[in-house]
Parts: sequence; C-alpha cells; structure tokens
Amino acid sequence: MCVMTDCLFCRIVAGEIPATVVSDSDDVMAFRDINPKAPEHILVIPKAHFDTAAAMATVDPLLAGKVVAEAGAIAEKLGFAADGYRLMFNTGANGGQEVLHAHLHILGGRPLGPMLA
Ligand code: DGP
Repeated sequence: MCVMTDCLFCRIVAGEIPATVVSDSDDVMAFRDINPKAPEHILVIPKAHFDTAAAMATVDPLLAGKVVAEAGAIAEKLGFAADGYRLMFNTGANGGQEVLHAHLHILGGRPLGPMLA
C-alpha cells in the first residue's frame, strides 16, 4: 500500500525493516519504538504515507480516527489504559518530528507528569 521507498516507516510496513509489531490491520500498523521513553512506547501509523498527522486527517479523517482508536485499543489490550497514558503526534521540525511519516506515539506504563517542555 505504501510506496515511499525512501521512507523508514513505509519500509517497516513493507516488511523490509524488522519491527516488534503490536497490531496490524489493512490500513493501520503499530510497533514498539526502537528508543522507548517509557515502559510502554508504541507507534501507531497509517500504512499509507502521509508526512504528518494533519495531512492524514485532512485527506482521510476516517483513517486518522482509526489510528487514534487503535492506540486506545492497544492500551486496553496491553493493560495500561486504566492507569492512563499519553498520545502524541510530533509535527515538523519544531515539533521534534524525526520520521516524516505520520505516527502517533503511545507512552504509558509510568507517570509521565505534566506535558513535555
Ligand atoms: P518522532 O521524533 O516523533 O519522529 O519519532 C520517531 C520515533 O521513531 C522515535 O521515537 C524513534 C522511532 N524510530 C526511529 N527509527 C526506528 C526504527 O527503525 N524502528 C522503530 N521501531 N522505531 C524507530
């Protein structure tokens, strides 16, 4: 589905780069972050390539909803939903986005405190 051969997350979708996959459906995939910032740190991505979450939501709001809903389902499935967790879309340079393929960070498994600086 994803055709950006130079995109790291497209290559994970294509199975060219290994990842610890947490869930996989027709249009959404989730895998563990390679550099976890919390005991639970999972990235939920659309399989189709969009540079940012806003671009995804503009073109395909249903898909954006699926990405967010999948994050909630994963938190429930892995047992940390009740304690709470953080969902975060980094966007652009000032937002700290390093991988230009829309991805939703799920951070959980410990108290995260107030919003990051
Ligand atoms: P961001 O800064 O929002 O673009 O986050 C990108 C995240 O992607 C960052 O937390 C580390 C993670 N990451 C980078 N390369 C890989 C990889 O090859 N595999 C996995 N599983 N995660 C990666």
